[in-house]
Amino acid sequence: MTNVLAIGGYSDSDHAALEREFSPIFVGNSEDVAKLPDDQRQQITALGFMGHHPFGGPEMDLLPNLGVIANYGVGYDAIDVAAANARGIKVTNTPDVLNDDVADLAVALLIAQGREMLAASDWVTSGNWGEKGSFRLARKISGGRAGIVGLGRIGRVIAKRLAAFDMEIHYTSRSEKETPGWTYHADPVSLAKTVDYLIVALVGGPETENFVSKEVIAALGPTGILVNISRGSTVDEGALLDALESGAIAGAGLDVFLNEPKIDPRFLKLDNVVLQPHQGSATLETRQAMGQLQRDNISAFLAGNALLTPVN
Ligand code: 8YV
Repeated sequence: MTNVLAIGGYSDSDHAALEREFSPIFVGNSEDVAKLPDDQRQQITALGFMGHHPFGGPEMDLLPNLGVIANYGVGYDAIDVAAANARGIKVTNTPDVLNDDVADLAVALLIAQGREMLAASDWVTSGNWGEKGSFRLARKISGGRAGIVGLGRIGRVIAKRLAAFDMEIHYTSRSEKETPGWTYHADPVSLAKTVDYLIVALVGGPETENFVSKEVIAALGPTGILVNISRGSTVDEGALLDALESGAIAGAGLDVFLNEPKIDPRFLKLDNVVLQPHQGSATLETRQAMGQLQRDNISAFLAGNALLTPVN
């Protein structure tokens, strides 16, 4: 009998690779663990976790011999690491392999919103271009001032890309970092006041909840664009919706939301947003690398070797 459990909606190739390497028990999400028979739960020592359903102490207690939770993703806010620590369970994630893709999407969201690419595409497909002539003028993106909220692995890669667009780079972070001359703001309101575009690249979890507050959003102002590729929880979503509806900010490019995939229907009525279905890391190449790293962490644990990317 297998000692590996895989939670999540894996792609066919990840599912096949997990099957090949571990013949795990597959379940859709955290809530399904309780439905497994007692003897199956008892033997599980390693868990491959994918998704955003909370996995906390009560779920861990259903797997009394669990030794590792290998998360598929860099962000592991769904996993209660304190509860894992209390039970001696190691947690791993998949850092770095997705930095490029997530940064690419952040830049794409900024340009797509600033250059009004969705409305301009509609202008072509509706026949308006032929019938009515040119689309309205959009705004210049290169050369603006960008503010990165959270200068971690992904924030840094986004900043480098935007620097190549001749942007002045500003950032806020827990502490000032070594940078090629980017400007640090201890206060996110000061950051938002200074910049044209705010790009949120924070880690998720209770410490960053609503970090981009109503005040930060207001400080961005009526020409500001907000991009979020981190977690819906990092931005005060109600305040963001109010600001987008009233024109208190110009627009937003968003890959992440509260209550995904059942997002607030107010988003669907806006014409100043570009919305993506949480797919920052969703390319074949990157998902293959994430799956490999997750499986390598599980294999290392099962072989008694050092974990590749532990978080606790
Ligand atoms: C998800 C992500 O892990 O890495 C992260 O933190 O948010 C994504 O890559 C992926 O969607 C699987 O749930």
